[in-house]
Amino acid sequence: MNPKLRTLTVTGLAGLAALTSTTPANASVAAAYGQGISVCRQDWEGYFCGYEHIAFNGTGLGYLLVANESVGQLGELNNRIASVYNNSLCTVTLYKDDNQAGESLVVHPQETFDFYVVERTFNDTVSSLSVDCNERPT
Ligand SMILES: [Ca+2]
Repeated sequence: MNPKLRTLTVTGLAGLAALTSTTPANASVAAAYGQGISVCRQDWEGYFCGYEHIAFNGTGLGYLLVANESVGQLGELNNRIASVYNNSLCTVTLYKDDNQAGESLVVHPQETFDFYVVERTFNDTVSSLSVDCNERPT
């Protein structure tokens, strides 16, 4: 088993098909382990990466959620994401509540947020996200 990747227990996974009827066949959500933007760039091309710690886990090794599809509830990483890097070609919207509800924050392709520095109210509050691949970067 790849030690960097383990199956993420997403409590809302059973309802995911209903939530994301346009999910591509290769879509997946997982928990990886690593540090820095580089781990997302090298191992997760085309994915959104949400890190457990600030500064993209730069202050300490930790988990990151990797996703290329919408997720209604982040499971083990619910209310635990502290920094994000969108390494996909899709627009990702983060939500503070389950099932794409509550206050939201748009993360464009190749955009990063460290919630210790900016958008601080999103630190440890993100509960769901949507991935919209119809909006291409301009
Ligand atoms: Ca939340």
